[in-house]
Amino acid sequence: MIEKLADIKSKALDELSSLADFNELEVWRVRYLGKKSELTQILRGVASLSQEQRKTVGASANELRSNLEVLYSENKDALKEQAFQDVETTAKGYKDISLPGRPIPLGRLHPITQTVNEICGIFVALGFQVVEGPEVEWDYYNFEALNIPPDHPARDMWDTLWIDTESGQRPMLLRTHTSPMQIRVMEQTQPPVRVVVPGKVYRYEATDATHESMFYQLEGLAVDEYITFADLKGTLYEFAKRLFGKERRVRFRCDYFPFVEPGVEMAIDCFICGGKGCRLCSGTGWIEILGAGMVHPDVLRRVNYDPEVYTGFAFGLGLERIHMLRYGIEDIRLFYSNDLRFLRQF
Ligand code: YSA
Repeated sequence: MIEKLADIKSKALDELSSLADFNELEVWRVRYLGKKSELTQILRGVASLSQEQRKTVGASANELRSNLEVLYSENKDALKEQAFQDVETTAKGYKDISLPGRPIPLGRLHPITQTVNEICGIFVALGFQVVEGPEVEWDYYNFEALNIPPDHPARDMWDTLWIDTESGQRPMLLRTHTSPMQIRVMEQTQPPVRVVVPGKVYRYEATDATHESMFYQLEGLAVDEYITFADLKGTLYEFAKRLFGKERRVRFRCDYFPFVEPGVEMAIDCFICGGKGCRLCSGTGWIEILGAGMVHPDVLRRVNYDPEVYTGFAFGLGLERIHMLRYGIEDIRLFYSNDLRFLRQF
């Protein structure tokens, strides 16, 4: 049987090399891959072979079939290309420029870029500016200026990818969140400040369905005189309604981030079950979407803002998780696996 397969293979390859057009290729396909082909007959008969033969013959026949299928589609593409060129060149040997051009496939924005644009659009409409910052960051901005000194236990919340630096140089890292931009913006601007900062962040983590080692966050910061927790709630509630629908309810609960006081997490009521409890919301009726809080007075002092005069709120959200919630995507890794079948859906 194995010899028979080798014989089929050599004949198929021989014939393939001398095919001239689509018709001949189609005849070849029927002869070697069609329902009545010798190869298909062998595959059908595999079940009746002894267990040992089944293994070897089955594997070889399947391998041959998939090789021939690949060759078939490669040859089909090559003949198509040839046909195009033949049509373009007339019998006289010059190109017929009156023929329509070949369509150029249009690209599209990556789904996360679309989400960045949509969310930034919402905040721009609410009076925020969009700014961007470096992905390679100093420890100072990523941690220290945000009330997270070396050896502070809160550093464990952000598994960090460190950059090798010369001895004596300040420690450098790939930013683990977009929050360092709060400090950079405040260092360079006087209040009032209203900015959102979208961008890539990096964490030293094992990936799974909800964790990537590179993902996008969007940071928000508003500092001015008389900004209160009510402004934080009002702004984020409006954002949630514009992104997830007018009927959304929101819930704020205490959370801890060293650079805010008080700190909160914001959740929306589950838009699948309406708050009754389902798989998406793990039976709780609520879906957490962001961390936020009132900017800590020590953070304001560090950038020479007087906390007796100025107050502010800040927030940060993970953009892949937002996109996953809205479109029912179950695995975050799909965004960065370069599978066009997935990406073309958006
Ligand atoms: C909190 C308070 C503020 O005033 C301002 C900002 C913040 C957010 C804070 N900087 C932070 O990074 N919080 S976080 O570690 O909880 O991450 C925020 C969001 O990023 C998460 O809610 C989640 O949606 C997303 N995220 C975290 N790790 C992730 C991830 N997304 C994908 N892969 C990961 N590994």
